[in-house]
Amino acid sequence: MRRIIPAALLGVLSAAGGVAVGELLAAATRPPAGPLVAVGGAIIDATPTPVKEFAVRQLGTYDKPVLLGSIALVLALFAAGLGVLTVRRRGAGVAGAVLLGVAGAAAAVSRPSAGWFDAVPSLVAAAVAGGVLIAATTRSVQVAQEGKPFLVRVDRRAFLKTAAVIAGGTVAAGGAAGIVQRARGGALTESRAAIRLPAPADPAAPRPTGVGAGFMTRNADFYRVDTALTVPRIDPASWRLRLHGMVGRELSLSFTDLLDRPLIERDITLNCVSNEVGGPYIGTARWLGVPLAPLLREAGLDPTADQLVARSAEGMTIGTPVATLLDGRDAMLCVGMNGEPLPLDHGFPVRMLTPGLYGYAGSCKWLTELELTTFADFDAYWVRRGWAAQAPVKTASRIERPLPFAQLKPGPATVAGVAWAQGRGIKAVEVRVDDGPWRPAELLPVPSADTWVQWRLTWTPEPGPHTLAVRATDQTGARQTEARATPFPSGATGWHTITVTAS
Ligand SMILES: Nc1nc2c(c(=O)[nH]1)N[C@H]1C(S)=C(S)[C@@H](COP(=O)(O)O)O[C@H]1N2
Ligand SMILES: [Mo]
Repeated sequence: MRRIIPAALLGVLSAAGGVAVGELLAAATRPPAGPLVAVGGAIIDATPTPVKEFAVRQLGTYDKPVLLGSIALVLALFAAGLGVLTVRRRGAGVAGAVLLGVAGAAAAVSRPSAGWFDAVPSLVAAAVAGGVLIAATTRSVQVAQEGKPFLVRVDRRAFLKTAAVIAGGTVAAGGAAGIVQRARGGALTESRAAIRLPAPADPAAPRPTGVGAGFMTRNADFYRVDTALTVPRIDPASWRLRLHGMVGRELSLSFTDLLDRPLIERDITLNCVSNEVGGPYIGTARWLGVPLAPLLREAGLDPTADQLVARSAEGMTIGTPVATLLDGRDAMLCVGMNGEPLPLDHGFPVRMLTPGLYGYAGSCKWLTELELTTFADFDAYWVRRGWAAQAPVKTASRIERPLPFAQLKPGPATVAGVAWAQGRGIKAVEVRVDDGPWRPAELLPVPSADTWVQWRLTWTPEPGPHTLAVRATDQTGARQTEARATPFPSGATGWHTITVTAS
């Protein structure tokens, strides 16, 4: 048993060294082609929707590090086994390396927007790992006796030396990859910081007095939901947006072309279809951008085109009904968020935003392409995975204070939260205590129908446990349904309910 440990260790170290070299090569040339990221991205896209839902629910924003860690773990186990086999048969090392190299290369090349070159980092990683493993085992671990493959002899000194050399090389290559990544990130951060956003031609409505604290969500606190394992890094100087498909004439716009157009600025609430009742994937920001409808008209959109497909740098596709883009709502190509250029996490340099639709149906980040087509002709990324093609935001409300299971002191308590029905607006919010009557909450003022509404109510509880429920009514008079629905396939429904205890 002890005898397999050195060989297994050499397997793991060689694989780590190969991956480090592959990541360094990718960092210097095409970051998305890094072997770990490419495999991770392929796994995300291949993961069935229920599993993905489960992972997002259980892991939240840790889903990505957990995925990368799991890939590294599986790779390490495989490499350990390979190390042990390679001592017996050199061919095993070669075969294993070829297998991993081809798998990584296939994942990298099959990523949307990848070219043939994306195969190279994985193939180089595999070649390095395989070569190093064979050389290392040849030097330090041998089969002790012909015909007895499980009796090995370890040359302790040679083993320690070889292992140290590989570990050193791995740390050096990994460190260099990190330095290259940081340098690239630093350059991008600088060009982002250097952007001077023009003043909007059409500024946001002044926020009415009395808007409560917490109405706006700071960029650092704004939820992030996407499938990107690493945040796409796009240089605004070379960025172009192509508008094509069922149009009279194609448009190609640079970032400065966008900034030169009249900009609008709006406070808009964005939320994710994956949000559970009472969940956190919602926020309100002041967005600055180019209105989309005039651009579509300039391109001469074909009236039979009913879907606009947005594509992003890392290959997301998001389909939006053309009708919603032309109905007068403030759908836009955003360049600014809360007074600064878009943060990298939220789609820098340009994202789409369609008020009134869940993010997956109208708000593509890291935008590079807009194609006019039809719903009959194209299913976007999430639609292919069973989510609804038409995804208007459902009327919903959330209790934010008190927190679930809070212990309330005697006397009056404030019950407060938000309610939203972007596009329609909120007319009323009601709160129910236990089996009592629905009581109307006070609504704080809002700038438009496209933001959430803050509501509050003062309540003096009797001592003991209580259940609080909230429901909203939109401006069309439609009341939020009590019927529970899961986020899949078109957004959760049901009343947010919490339990508290008053003393
Ligand atoms: N390129 C890209 N755009 C995307 C996504 C994505 O995975 N990739 N996710 C969408 C989803 S599901 C939501 S809810 C919003 C979230 O935007 P935010 O991360 O800025 O809050 O982005 C949308 N745009
Ligand atoms: Mo989403």
